Amino acid sequence: MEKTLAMIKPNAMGHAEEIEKIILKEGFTIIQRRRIQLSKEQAMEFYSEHRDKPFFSNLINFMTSGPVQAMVLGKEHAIRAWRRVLGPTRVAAAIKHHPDSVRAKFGASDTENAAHGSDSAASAEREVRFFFPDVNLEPLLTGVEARDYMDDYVSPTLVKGLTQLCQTKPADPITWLADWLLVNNPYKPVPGDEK
Ligand code: 3AN
Repeated sequence: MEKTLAMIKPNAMGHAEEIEKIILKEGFTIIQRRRIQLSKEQAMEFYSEHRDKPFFSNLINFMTSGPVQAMVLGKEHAIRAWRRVLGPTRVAAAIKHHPDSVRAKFGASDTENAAHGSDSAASAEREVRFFFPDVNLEPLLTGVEARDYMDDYVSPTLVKGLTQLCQTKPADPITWLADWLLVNNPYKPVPGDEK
């Protein structure tokens, strides 16, 4: 599963729920979501590749005119897929050639074009990190690989913990299990072994 950054721009924030519905209907997983008011510095950093373009200062004013919603989307070929759902940069072209796209539906002009999507693997990595520095960008394991990983590293410990949990029946089972895992984690650092 590939990850990409989607951003709802200030002019489309009133349609955020509708855009999220489109995203889910198109088969993406919304892995992270964050609403943020960008500062001028942040907007200039995010769009630094357009620093010399004639529309740059308009773009920065617009992007700081209200909150935006950044999302990490996951799907096979997510970068390409989200760009397709988004539609062309120019709203007139979006309306003419891709009337069902997000930009055709919610875009107001070439600058106020409703939403953003990373355009390559390199920019997806940079842009996801920009908004979500803690997101794990490693590809997710699926199928047999995921099962083997769970069988080897997680299930043996979890089955032991869950069995004891059922025997104990604590009032707050989640906290009990969390505490049990802290004590019984086979991968916990050995005291004196920290670097
Ligand atoms: P995209 O967002 O489709 O990848 P870019 O990266 O070329 O397009 O442009 C970044 C943003 O700059 C666009 N989303 C849009 O808000 C603004 N922009 C791009 N081209 C123009 C233009 N010709 N006139 C005004 N604003 C533009």
